[in-house]
Parts: sequence; structure tokens; C-alpha cells
Amino acid sequence: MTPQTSHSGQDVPARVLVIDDCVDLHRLLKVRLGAEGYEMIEAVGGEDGLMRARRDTPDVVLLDLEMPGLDGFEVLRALKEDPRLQDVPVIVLSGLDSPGDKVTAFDLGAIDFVGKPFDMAELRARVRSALKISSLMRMLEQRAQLDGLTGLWNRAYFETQWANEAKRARRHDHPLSLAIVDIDRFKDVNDSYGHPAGDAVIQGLARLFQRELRGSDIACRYGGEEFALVMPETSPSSALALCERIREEFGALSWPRHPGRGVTFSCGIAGARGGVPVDPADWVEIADSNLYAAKRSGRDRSIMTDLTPEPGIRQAS
Ligand code: GH3
Ligand code: MG
Ligand code: MG
Ligand code: MG
Repeated sequence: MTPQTSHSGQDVPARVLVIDDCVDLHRLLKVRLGAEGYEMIEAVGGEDGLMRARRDTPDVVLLDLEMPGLDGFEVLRALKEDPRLQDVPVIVLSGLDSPGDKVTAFDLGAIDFVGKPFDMAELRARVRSALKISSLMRMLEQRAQLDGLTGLWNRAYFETQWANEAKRARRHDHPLSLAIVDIDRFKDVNDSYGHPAGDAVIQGLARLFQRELRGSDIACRYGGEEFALVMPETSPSSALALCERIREEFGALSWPRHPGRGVTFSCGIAGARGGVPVDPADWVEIADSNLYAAKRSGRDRSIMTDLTPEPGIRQAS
């Protein structure tokens, strides 16, 4: 996935999970908040609430504190310990409103605290504000993972996603491929036509990746003129075919700032048709050494290693 195609969440109604042992409250909120266009999810009790949260990943949680069984503090703690749910804003909605209870709720990670009985207009405003804060937080987090020049994911994002995808592929015995791409003789482009011309080439290649890769692929700017492409569910031979197609397209591009001088790239690929016992860091090293082999043997080519049992090395140019 390139950042531009990632979910914005703007067109889908926000999902509000209400965890409260009082059925009347559910009825009231369903009518009054449902009318705001939210999708309401009801859980009558702590255990049920946690189960629904894990299943439906809501956008905001309204949480009662006093409930039989698992109480609100325990639910809050469990939500904040779950990596998938810890960023979901939780508004505590409770009759307990001693300063001590409020401090505990905030310390456990609640974003807001509304005492019962509450004013409906105020609750609506607080829900809107919690949703806005969490969407701003998401945007900030995403910005920190984006490369400024190209809009692709940056290296930090690559490192975490690559480790995740490698783990997933191994666990499910699925195909996975990784390509590392480096623009050829790029210093010459900068030296001959200037840094802005070099930037335009980097941006042009990024656009090509965004156009040619699938939604599930992850295109990252790995460093200066180097890119890493993570291709889940893709065999190394398919990855090679894809990279070769992009390489040919890229080589055929004409650049407005230097129409007579085309640019090429070299590419190293490592992949497997099924999860193989290779360390994620070793995959990167293998793809990298293929990239350098491609450079040494003349540039403008891709070299691939198939890591599935009986590994072999194939070359295309
Ligand atoms: P090779 O074919 O062996 O890869 O040669 P190369 O010239 O591409 O490799 P080298 O590592 O010598 O040069 C890479 C250059 O990329 C040097 C650096 O100034 C330039 N560079 C790195 N980041 C940027 C950038 O953001 N914009 C521009 N214009 N140039 C950059
Ligand atoms: Mg209660
Ligand atoms: Mg380089
Ligand atoms: Mg280079």
C-alpha cells in the first residue's frame, strides 16, 4: 500500500461502542447518538465490551465504570494493553465522579470523563472532540512515517512493516518478496543537470511505483536514490516480472530537464513461495547483495534469489 491509498476513514460512519450494564442507557444513546450518523455498538457488561472491541475495533468507546463482573477500570486497562486497541479513545461515562476515580481513569488512558447524569449536547460534543483528536493523532503518526520528497513510506516504516510481513508470511506459509532498487549513476544526473533534476527523477520513479504496484504492496524510500518494495502474497518470479516491467518503463521515460539522457535502475530481489526459515534481516541482505551483483554486472538489470527450499539464482536483464 502506498500512503495515498491508505484508509482515510472519512466516508464511513464512525463506530461508537457503548459498554454499560444499564440497558436504558443503551436505548437512549442509540437514539440520540445514532441520529448523529454514528454506527452504535452495544455491550452490556465488561466482558462483552472487550469482546466487541476486539471484534469490531470501534472508533471511540463510551465506558461505564460500575459494572458487575469486569468493571470499567479493568476494561480500560485491557483496552490500553491491546496493541490493536490502545489508540481507540475511551470516554468514561460514570456516576462515580470523585477526583480519585477521575485521576485513575485518566492515568489508565481515558481521553475524557463525563459524569452521570449527563447533558446530551455536551456528550455529543465530547464524542466529536475525541474523534477529532484521535484522527489528528493518526495523521501525525502517518506523517512521521512518510518521505517528504516522494510521499512514499520512509525507512522507519519499512523496518517495522518488513518485520511484520516476514513474520506473517512465515506463520501462514505464504509467498513474500522484497525488492531493493537503486537508481544507476544518479550522481551523474545531479552533477550534469543539477539537484532539482535529480529530485524530479526520484519523484518520477516514486510515481511509477505508485501506479504499478498493487494496493497490498508497500513502496518505501529506503534512502537517497534507493527504494524498498515489500510484496506480500507475491512469488519471487512474479516480483521479478513486475520489477522488470517497471525497470523497462522507467528506462523508456523522457525527462523534461534532460530529454536526451534517460535514467535506469538496478534491482535486487529476494523472495519465497512459502514461509522459509530465513531471518528478515537476512532477506534484506540477500536482496542488497543481488542489487550489488546487478550493479557490478553492468547495471540496468534485476537479479533475484528464490529462497524457497532448493534455492536458485536467476538473472534477467
Ligand atoms: P550507482 O549506479 O553505483 O548506484 O551510482 P550512483 O551515482 O547512483 O551512486 P552514488 O551512491 O555514488 O550516488 C548517489 C547520489 O544520490 C549521491 C547523492 O548526492 C544523491 N542523492 C541522495 N539523495 C538525494 C536527493 O534527495 N536528491 C538528489 N537530487 N540527489 C540525492
Ligand atoms: Mg453501571
Ligand atoms: Mg545508492
Ligand atoms: Mg545509485
